[in-house]
Amino acid sequence: MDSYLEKVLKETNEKNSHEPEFLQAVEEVLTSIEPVLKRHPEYKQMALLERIVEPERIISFRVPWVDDAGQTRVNRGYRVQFNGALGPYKGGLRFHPTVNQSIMKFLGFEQIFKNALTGLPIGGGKGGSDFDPKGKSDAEIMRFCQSFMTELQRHIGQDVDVPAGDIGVGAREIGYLFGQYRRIKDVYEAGVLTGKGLDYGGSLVRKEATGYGLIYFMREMLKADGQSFKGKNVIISGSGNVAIYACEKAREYGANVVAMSDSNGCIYDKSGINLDTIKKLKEVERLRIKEYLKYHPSAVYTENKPGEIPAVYNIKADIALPCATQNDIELQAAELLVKNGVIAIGEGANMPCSNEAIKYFIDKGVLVAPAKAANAGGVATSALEMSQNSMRYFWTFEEVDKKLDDIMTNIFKASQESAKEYGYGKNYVAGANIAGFRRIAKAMKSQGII
Ligand code: NDP
Ligand code: 2IT
Repeated sequence: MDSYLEKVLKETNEKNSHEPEFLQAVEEVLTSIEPVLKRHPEYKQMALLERIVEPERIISFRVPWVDDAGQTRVNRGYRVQFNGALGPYKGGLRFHPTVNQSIMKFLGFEQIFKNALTGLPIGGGKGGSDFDPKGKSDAEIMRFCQSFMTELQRHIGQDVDVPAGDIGVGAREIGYLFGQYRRIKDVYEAGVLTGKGLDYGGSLVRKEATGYGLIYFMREMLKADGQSFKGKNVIISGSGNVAIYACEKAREYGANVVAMSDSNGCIYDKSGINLDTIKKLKEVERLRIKEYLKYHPSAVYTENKPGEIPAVYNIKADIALPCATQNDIELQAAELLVKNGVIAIGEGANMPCSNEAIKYFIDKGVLVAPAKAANAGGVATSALEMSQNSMRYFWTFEEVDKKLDDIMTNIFKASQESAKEYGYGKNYVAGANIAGFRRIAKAMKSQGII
């Protein structure tokens, strides 16, 4: 290994030894950009890698709120402003009990390269809280969001940092956050948040964008291999925003989506998942996926067992779309998927495959659509929402969808070309890392030592 790279990896590991997810994300990116470093010996002297792995700023704050029973609760809020070389920090907010600094930093780090790949002027950031939205009333969600924004508002702005949704944060939460921001700042600054409702500054297609974008990217990846979605059996982990719209577009392209899941378990419906039922259960009623059986009794539900691979990966499929959370597919699940004949993996979630699983897929000739390229459609459409807010105008569904498709096609081409140029063949994971890294490294070099 290149001695500079080795030194940075060692130091990063030592400094952040208590942050496994962050170290995993760093290792994946840095090991694949080794051939770029050979062409740019000047990066060592300007400590480019040491700077890229250090967030520009981490904000951590107390979020007190009162539950429906009158009890005061306290959560921890975060915003990691990782890298602003390409534009205002941009990235989602995650509300989930597992949120900690390691998760925030891995997501923020990934976001730098993802946002660079979109070609749009957005830097990398991420935020969230260890708040658990499950089982909370609407009023509790609102009070939590208001308290969270009461602190966050001093750190964000349409030209400073623009949060959006992620796990546990959708249109409802963005609405409450936006309302509180507007109240405190006394300004209608539409571009301060994205994923807004369509009636107050949101963009058409933002809701669908991550899932649709994943499928657009994969369409190009499969096409380059003489393949397509038509007639393929697909399994999807997750049944949230990304999973639902990945399912919708994959079906439009002729795939048969046979399974979806949530954190409790998965449903298998061999004639094809009924997406209207999933939307009703998940987008409207906020229920468990198991309830699907009430409407479709011939489907099969399997509960996840602790310590075992998620049940959804036991189902035979040509294509697997992990759209739930990080490290969903570890080596054992990867081996099972390959044994069952999988030909392609589409990472809708952020870092859903462990580094060992990715290596295994690539060694076995399975195509991998890497998260930071394949799920960039969400943030890209967020940037289009910001553009529309600045123009005080909006584009039609067809206009935004066409721009999204073009962006995803270009991201695939950039990943493919970088992979080819640097000797990585069909390893689009390395290709995407290199393409994203080159853009950000160039901007950081131009802006001097900051
Ligand atoms: P949602 O909150 O809408 O859905 C998350 C889904 O994943 C739910 O079905 C959830 O099940 C399931 N899940 C299973 N295990 C876990 C777990 N341990 N932690 C959290 N969720 C779990 O989130 P999104 O669909 O927005 O996000 C899914 C993934 O896509 C995340 O990795 C996110 O970072 C990534 N992503 C999202 C983008 C967006 O625009 N929303 C853009 C790019 C990436 P349950 O309800 O049981 O918790
Ligand atoms: O991981 C992601 O790219 C997101 N959650 C979307 C971020 C955004 O700003 O739209």
